[in-house]
Amino acid sequence: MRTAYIGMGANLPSPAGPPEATLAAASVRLESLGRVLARSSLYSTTPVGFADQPRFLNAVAALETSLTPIELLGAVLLIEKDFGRNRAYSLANGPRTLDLDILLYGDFVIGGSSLVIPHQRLAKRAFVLVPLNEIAPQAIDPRTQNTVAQLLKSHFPGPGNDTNAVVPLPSELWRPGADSGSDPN
Ligand code: PH2
Ligand code: MG
Ligand code: MG
Repeated sequence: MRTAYIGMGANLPSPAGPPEATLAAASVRLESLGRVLARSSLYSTTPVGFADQPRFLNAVAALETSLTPIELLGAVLLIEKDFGRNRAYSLANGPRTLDLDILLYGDFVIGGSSLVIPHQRLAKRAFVLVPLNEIAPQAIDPRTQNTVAQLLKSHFPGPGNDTNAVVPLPSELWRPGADSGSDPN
């Protein structure tokens, strides 16, 4: 069993509804791949890489899984597809119904043509680091041996000058925190 951290993002409606409903439903689907140990809050984030698109909703989930990295990749790509993701008509960094990225997988370092772990842009994206830091500040980036808290502090020091960049979004649909699915209370 390893703990993988899955970055979740959406900025277009999917068959499940608006991005908030998509991320809530997708996080339930993640439970079929192992045990969801934690979910960050939901964040409203400024689009990065391609500005002319709706704001994103982003979150990160911690998933304990016995799937191998490549099995996990196949499984998350299938979930993306089930929520309307169509890679045939997609723009790099463009709008999407659902994006599920494997950010970390235990202490694995993988550099393949179909899968790179840790995620290549992990340290460059506040919309990933802020939610990841919320649930796993002490998780280690095995490439640099830095903790997530250190990455966040070194790449995004001080209060961001764009206060709209990554903002927690209260949500009725989204269940943050530790998974209570198997909690008898
Ligand atoms: N995903 C991208 C490109 N840009 N910007 C935000 N705010 N959130 C995302 O999830 C995102 C993005 C490509 O995966
Ligand atoms: Mg992706
Ligand atoms: Mg992505």
